[in-house]
Amino acid sequence: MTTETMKTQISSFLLVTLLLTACTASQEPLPTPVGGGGEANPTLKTNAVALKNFQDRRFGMFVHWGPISIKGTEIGWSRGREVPINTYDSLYLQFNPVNFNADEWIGLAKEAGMKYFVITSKHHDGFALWPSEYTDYDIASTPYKKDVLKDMELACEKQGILFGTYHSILDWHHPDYTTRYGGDPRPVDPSTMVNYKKYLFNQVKELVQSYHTNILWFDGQWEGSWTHQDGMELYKYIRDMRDDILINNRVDKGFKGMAGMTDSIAKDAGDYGTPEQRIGEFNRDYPWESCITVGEQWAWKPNDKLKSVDEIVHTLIKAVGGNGNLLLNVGPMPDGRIEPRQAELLKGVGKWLKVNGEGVYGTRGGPFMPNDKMASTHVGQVIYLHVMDKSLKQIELPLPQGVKATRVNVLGGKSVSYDNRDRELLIRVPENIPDSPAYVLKIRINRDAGKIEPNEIK
Ligand code: FHN
Repeated sequence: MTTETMKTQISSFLLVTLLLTACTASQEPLPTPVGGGGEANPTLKTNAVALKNFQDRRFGMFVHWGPISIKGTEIGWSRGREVPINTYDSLYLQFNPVNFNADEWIGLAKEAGMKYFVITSKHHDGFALWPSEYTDYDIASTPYKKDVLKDMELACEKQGILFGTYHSILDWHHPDYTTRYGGDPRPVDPSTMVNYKKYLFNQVKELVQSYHTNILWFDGQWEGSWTHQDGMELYKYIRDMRDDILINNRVDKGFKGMAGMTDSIAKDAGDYGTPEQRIGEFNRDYPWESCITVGEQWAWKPNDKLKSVDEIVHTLIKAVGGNGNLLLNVGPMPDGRIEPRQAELLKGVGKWLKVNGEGVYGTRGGPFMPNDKMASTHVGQVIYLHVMDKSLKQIELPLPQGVKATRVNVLGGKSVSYDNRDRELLIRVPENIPDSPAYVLKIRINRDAGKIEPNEIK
């Protein structure tokens, strides 16, 4: 065999290996799920493959959108408060987002480095963003008429983004739902809740069977009209239709305050916790995802006060460092565009992820727990140290006896000087660190980083 032939064979082998590695979302093993269908369904556990895929993706786009964007007030909550009920409930007759383009939205999500997408199919105001068989209070009855949800599903599929839907259990518009809000004068007949439950289950069936949602992001579970039994029944109903769907913990009553976790995972149904407008606590046992707005309002608000790129990148770093996901919310405008200010913000986050995404996607949190200066993630024998405090000149990291670094470099940059000391790694921060919201040190060690006990760092 000539040398040339050998060279060609070796380079082809290397190329195939490289491609296979690049295609593997994560070397992390399948999780042993702890969530599932709650005490009524003790053997119905979270789908491990769906959970791993969700955790590997780490960063998603959340969208709160509907006819209320015409008014620029909060979706659901402004019905009967800033906007009189009759006015709110008639807005759909004007809703005509002629500039809506699902491929553009998903293209922006991809440019931002987002790997999944969750949109409000129905919020607390009861408006369905798809032509539902079970109501006329839906997109088909608007001047726009077209099926927004189907367009979003197809755009996600085309661009490799995981498609999910937010669905409100409570429905302050539906006459059979038995809790009123916003001074709604309609009398309540408790016996009608059984009809509303049938309506809710039917619409969820549409989302699963006609829109192939992969994530059911429930909300609005907190009112007395919905019970723990209802939550477990709905969880099982969905999983019986399709086993590989992920369902958050707001399907049931276990969600506790904005901490978003579930007090009793065995008792309450749900596959992951949902801290809201805050970063979840470090947790390697129960998966979680923080949902946070780019501005102050979930739905479109003119001149909303937006976060900065640095703030969002630091939020993402602390979330993944805590072993969680970040679902970042934008509120599209009434004409169907995502506001240019919000789009620019997302592109700035995407620019950081282009260089540092290796330390985010497919990783798990730790072993060094997040603080305001640093956070860490890991895959196999690599630790990624995300450094937000750029004033640091050297970094000491506690390591167990015998665990040594074998190489350290800045992601997207050169090798970094370090010393393996007794139970400590000392890293000398290079002069020319990247001018960005944070830099990431890739630390190769001689041990599986997932086996190192999590600990605090100063
Ligand atoms: O009431 C909703 C609110 O409008 C928004 O949808 C958030 C984000 O999920 N969840 C509820 C508040 O906890």
